[in-house]
Amino acid sequence: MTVAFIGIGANLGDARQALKDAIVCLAQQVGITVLARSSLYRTAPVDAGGDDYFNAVVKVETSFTAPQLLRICHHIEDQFGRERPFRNAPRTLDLDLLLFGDEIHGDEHLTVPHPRVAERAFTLVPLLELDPALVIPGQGPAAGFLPAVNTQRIEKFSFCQCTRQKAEARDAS
Ligand code: A4P
Ligand code: MG
Repeated sequence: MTVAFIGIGANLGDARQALKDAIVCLAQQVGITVLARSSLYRTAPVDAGGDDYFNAVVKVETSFTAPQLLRICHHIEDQFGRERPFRNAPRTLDLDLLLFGDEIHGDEHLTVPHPRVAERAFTLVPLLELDPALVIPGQGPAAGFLPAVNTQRIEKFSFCQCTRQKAEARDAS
C-alpha cells in the first residue's frame, strides 16, 4: 500500500461540483481509499488564462502503482468531458499525481513528485493543510516553498455549503 496525494483542479462548467464528484469517483475505485481531503480553494489561474480555478488535494492509500493510479485519474477526467485543445487550457477536471509515497521517477508520461508541485500555491497550500510536516521527496519540507508562492491568490472555501444555507434560511424566517 502506498500513500499518495492527488491534486484536483477545474475552471470550466460547474467546477466546484466537479471537484466534489471527482472525490466520490476516486473513493469508489477498488484499490483506492480516500484518507483525507483538503478544503476547497478558489485560485487565480497560474500560467494560464480563463476563469478562476477551484482546487483541492486528496490523500489516498492505494494498492496500485503510480502509472496505474495516473491511468485511473485520466479515465475519470475523460468521464468529466476533459478536452485538451492547448497547453493549460481551461478544464472541466484535472487530476494530477502530486506525490506517490517517497518515489521519485520521471518520464514524459509520469513524473513524481509532480514537476511544479512546489511552485504553486494551489498545490502547496492544500497539501500543507493535510500534512503540515510534509516533505517533498528529493526537495525537502513543503512549508519551505510557501514564501515563494505568497503572491499567488488563493482563497479557502468550505466544501459544504450547509452552514450558509442554514443562515440564509434563518434570516428569511
Ligand atoms: N504527466 C506527467 N507526470 C504527471 C503527474 N505527476 N500527474 C503527464 C499528472 N500528469 C502527469 O497532463 C499533461 C501530461 O503530463 C500528460 O501526458 C501526463 O501523462 P494533462 O493532464 O493533459 O495537462 P495538465 O495537467 O494541464 O499538465 P501539467 O503539466 O500537469 O500542468 P500544470 O503545470 O499542473 O498546470 N492554475 C490554477 N489556479 N489551478 C490549476 O489547477 N493548473 C494548471 C495546469 C495551470 N494553472 C493552474 C492550474
Ligand atoms: Mg493533469
